[in-house]
Amino acid sequence: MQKYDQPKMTNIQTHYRTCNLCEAMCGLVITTQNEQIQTIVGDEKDPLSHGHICPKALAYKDLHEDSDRLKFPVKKTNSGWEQISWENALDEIADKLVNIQKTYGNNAVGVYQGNPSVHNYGTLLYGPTFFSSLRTRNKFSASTVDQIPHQFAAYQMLGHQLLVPIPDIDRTQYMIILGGNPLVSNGSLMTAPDIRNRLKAIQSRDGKFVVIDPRRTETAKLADEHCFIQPGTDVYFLIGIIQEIIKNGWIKQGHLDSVTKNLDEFLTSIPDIELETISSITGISSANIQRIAKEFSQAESAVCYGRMGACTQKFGGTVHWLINMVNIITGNFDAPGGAMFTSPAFDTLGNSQTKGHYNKGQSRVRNLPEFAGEYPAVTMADEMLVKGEGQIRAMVTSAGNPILSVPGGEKLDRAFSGLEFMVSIDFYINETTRHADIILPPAFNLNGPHFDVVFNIFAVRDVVKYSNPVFPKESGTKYDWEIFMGLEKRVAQKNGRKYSKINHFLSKKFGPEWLLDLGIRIGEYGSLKSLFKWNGLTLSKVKKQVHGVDLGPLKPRFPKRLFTSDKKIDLAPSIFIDDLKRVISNVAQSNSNGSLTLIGRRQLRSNNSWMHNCPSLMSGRDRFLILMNPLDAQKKSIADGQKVRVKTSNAQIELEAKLSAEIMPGVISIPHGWGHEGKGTQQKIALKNKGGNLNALGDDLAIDPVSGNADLHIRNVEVYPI
Ligand SMILES: Nc1nc2c(c(=O)[nH]1)N[C@H]1C(S)=C(S)[C@@H](COP(=O)(O)OP(=O)(O)OC[C@H]3O[C@@H](n4cnc5c(=O)[nH]c(N)nc54)[C@H](O)[C@@H]3O)O[C@H]1N2
Ligand SMILES: Nc1nc2c(c(=O)[nH]1)N[C@H]1C(S)=C(S)[C@@H](COP(=O)(O)OP(=O)(O)OC[C@H]3O[C@@H](n4cnc5c(=O)[nH]c(N)nc54)[C@H](O)[C@@H]3O)O[C@H]1N2
Ligand code: SF4
Ligand SMILES: [Mo]
Repeated sequence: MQKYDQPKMTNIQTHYRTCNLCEAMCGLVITTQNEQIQTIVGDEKDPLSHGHICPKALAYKDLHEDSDRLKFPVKKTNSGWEQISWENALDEIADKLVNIQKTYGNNAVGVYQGNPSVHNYGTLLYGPTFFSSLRTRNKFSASTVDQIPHQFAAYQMLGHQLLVPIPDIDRTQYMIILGGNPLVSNGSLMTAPDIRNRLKAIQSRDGKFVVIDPRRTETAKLADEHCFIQPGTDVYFLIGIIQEIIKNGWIKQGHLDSVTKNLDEFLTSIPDIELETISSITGISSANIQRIAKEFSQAESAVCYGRMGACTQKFGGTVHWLINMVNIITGNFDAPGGAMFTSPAFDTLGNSQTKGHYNKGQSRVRNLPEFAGEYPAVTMADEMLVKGEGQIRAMVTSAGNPILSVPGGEKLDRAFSGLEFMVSIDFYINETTRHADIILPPAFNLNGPHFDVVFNIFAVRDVVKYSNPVFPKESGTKYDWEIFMGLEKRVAQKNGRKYSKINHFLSKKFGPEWLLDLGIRIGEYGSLKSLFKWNGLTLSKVKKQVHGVDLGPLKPRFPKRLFTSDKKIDLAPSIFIDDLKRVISNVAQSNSNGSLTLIGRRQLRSNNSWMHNCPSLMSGRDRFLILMNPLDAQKKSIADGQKVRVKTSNAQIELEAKLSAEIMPGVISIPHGWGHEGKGTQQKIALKNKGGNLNALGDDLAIDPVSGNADLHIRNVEVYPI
């Protein structure tokens, strides 16, 4: 196997790439001349995206050209950031980390990994080796302000934390979207580029899709039906649907009849809550719940899909169990048109060292259970601030900005500024990385190859593609994976421990390509899968197909694909059954007390807290607005366009109000990822579009105790006109 070719930058060249900015994996055609990007368009021959593209992809040009983007390590000094050599930076970091661990114990070094980590195969394949070499339990990531309930339900029911069901959107006849806005997000845990046309196709084949959301979102506007739902009450809606299915005898498991266990236990455990009560808690009428249950059960195929809004709430874990159950008991699990499972060419699940584990340890301060080797991000600040044995004294952050992304932003800001040492692997100096003592910037994505190790396992169709670098690697820069290897080796040497010399040797010679090639060869379609597949896939065959390889629609895969030891789906994991007590006891508290609940929203021309330094995305009107229903505004004498102050017990921010009936009464919405700071950061354009930090208003104590996910609903918010 050979390493990739570095492109030569002279005349006009055409490059085929997979966009790695969000989960949709759109195929791009990028033309370059010398070191410049000339054009970026969608690749019509890409088997998954068929030419679709969004405004963020065009911003690759801005990212590529951004003079604020770091290329070499910088160290904080009394006179500001100073460039230092890689050798000195890596040596000093290893020294500091090892010394801190020797003085205070291994847990004194904490780790936070942000979202772009999963879009980068170098980070994915090499980050874990370095992080586990630190032998710390204090690991955190953006997963616990995001999708961990999907993984928790998969782990409990199907035996592997990554065996996440994917809606078979291209074949379904009926889809319920709970708390997702794919028209803006471009789909999540549902890699499905050009979602608009995929949703419209459901309608043109006489199917239907229904959106359940406290806001009449862009997706809801396209839907056949939209129901407002009180934030955090999806669990009751799902119980209502399941009660109807049971009551009317619509249960059918199809080919999974002999593959599931504990159906009776599940059925008898469903609490008997009156439909009228459910209706008053959720705000969805009984008639609608009854009709949706009937339509779903009787559709030729159907899928219930939940995303961010259904995850980041106090019953996130149990909600995802019940979503799976709605699909399973109506025969829509592992079946075409229902929730299905991928057969990726590089099988991240099969190759992963762990299927997952739960509660192997508890966090020091709040006693929260570990899942997937991590503690909830909402307790990261506690672990840094609360004194005592095991307190975090040093942090390593990679590809993240938790101060803007995790509830309790101001507390996190305090916590980071009090550390003895901090290192960040990131090419921007943002609100979080500004606290680092040393920043290690990886080479930019377009200066390296790309392969999706994660999103092929969440795609609505099996595909595989390898992208060559668009630009050569600039001299003296390092990829994320090289940074991780450099750190791992030095930390091991300073500790007198072993590190994997074979991996280091092969990676130095071939790059991460050797791991990809091996993974593809031993995978489902690979040349080493069996004697009969000697002519199967290899990385070099994949590379030859520049637009990507289509491996076909999703196929039923159970029971073979299950990771449970008995090859059965557990329909009644005790942790969820037990949580139903909490669901029942919450009935009384669920009626709103007339106060406002604050939720977030995503924006097409933004990407969480970053890409705000891209001029092409930041042009146009201010997007940092609070959405408010006119009825609520009237009560507070707030006019459209007026400046308001939004206040919680944690913080306050000021912004302009936009009145609209698209948000339900009692609910207000502010986009997250804003709140850019000038002090110590280096993002000039982002600073002109500061906005305020939604997560500073947020409550770090609000959590789903089952999955450990943050509850991003901010309750009892006060809004005043100014
Ligand atoms: N209130 C509220 N809070 C939320 C959310 C919400 O909906 N509402 N959403 C949550 C979700 S879903 C997520 S995923 C998180 C995101 O939270 P984070 O992951 O903490 O933050 P990002 O804004 O994605 O920060 C990405 C950082 O990675 C850097 N980066 C980009 N590419 C690379 C790379 O290839 N290598 C390296 N080393 N760095 C890179 C960027 O420069 C940027 O600094 O926010 C969460 N927070
Ligand atoms: N343009 C753009 N694309 C992105 C991102 C981005 O920042 N910008 N971020 C990427 C990331 S990291 C992710 S994880 C995905 C997320 O992808 P999605 O989950 O599709 O996106 P969100 O906009 O967070 O959708 C959450 C929806 O849940 C609703 N909601 C809030 N609370 C509740 C509730 O209690 N119940 C119900 N039923 N609904 C509720 C919100 O109103 C919102 O419409 O998007 C990705 N794509
Ligand atoms: S939808 Fe996502 S993957 Fe597609 S072009 Fe936009 S950012 Fe890239
Ligand atoms: Mo996310």
